[in-house]
Amino acid sequence: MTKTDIADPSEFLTHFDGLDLRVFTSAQDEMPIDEIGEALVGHSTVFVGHSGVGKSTLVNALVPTAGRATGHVNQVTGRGRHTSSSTVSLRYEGTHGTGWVIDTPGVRSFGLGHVNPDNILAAFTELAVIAQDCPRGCTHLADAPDCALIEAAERGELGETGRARLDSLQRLLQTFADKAEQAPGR
Ligand SMILES: Nc1nc2c(ncn2[C@@H]2O[C@H](COP(=O)(O)OP(=O)(O)OP(=O)(O)O)[C@@H](O)[C@H]2O)c(=O)[nH]1
Ligand SMILES: [Mg+2]
Ligand SMILES: [Zn+2]
Repeated sequence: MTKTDIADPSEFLTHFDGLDLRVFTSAQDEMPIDEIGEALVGHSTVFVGHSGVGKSTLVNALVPTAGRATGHVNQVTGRGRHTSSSTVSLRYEGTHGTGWVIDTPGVRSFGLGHVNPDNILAAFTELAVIAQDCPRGCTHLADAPDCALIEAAERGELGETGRARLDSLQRLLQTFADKAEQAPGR
């Protein structure tokens, strides 16, 4: 999480509560380079995010020879100008070891057009296990009869995080259902 000098990240970070994630916070004059560097060792790590969030700034700090151009952020919209237009993989060489860091152009939009809806459930690993007890062809949407996920939620077995994850899964699946309705047969 970059730019924590500009705003307190705690509220935003609640979106990730309950996930097994290690979060690094980084501010303009206080980038946790050693800490992040240690986590990069032995991995290929991709820096992804909207334009202007500070990906290249962080990459330059981690790989001093990177020389990635960094851009200005529009003061009104808070958006960047898509400064990075290419994806590059750079060798990270730190005191703890080596790895690769990959700087990417800012994400312009997020879409699921290329994603097979069957793979969405698979990404929610703990819910996918429960969904093995769903009837064949279960949509897992709010109105799905005998859906094992909904039943587990109703029995209180998912916990707060699990319920939030099920909501998230259902919202994603709903976008596919809506799309299928708009374009029947496709
Ligand atoms: N205040 C503050 N500004 C930052 C921080 N990190 C980066 N910036 C500034 O944010 C602006 C955009 O940074 P970039 O590193 O170019 O952002 P980017 O994510 O690579 O942007 P794209 O290449 O367009 O996708 C620059 O002016 C940076 O100096 C930070 O932690 N705090
Ligand atoms: Mg960049
Ligand atoms: Zn189901």
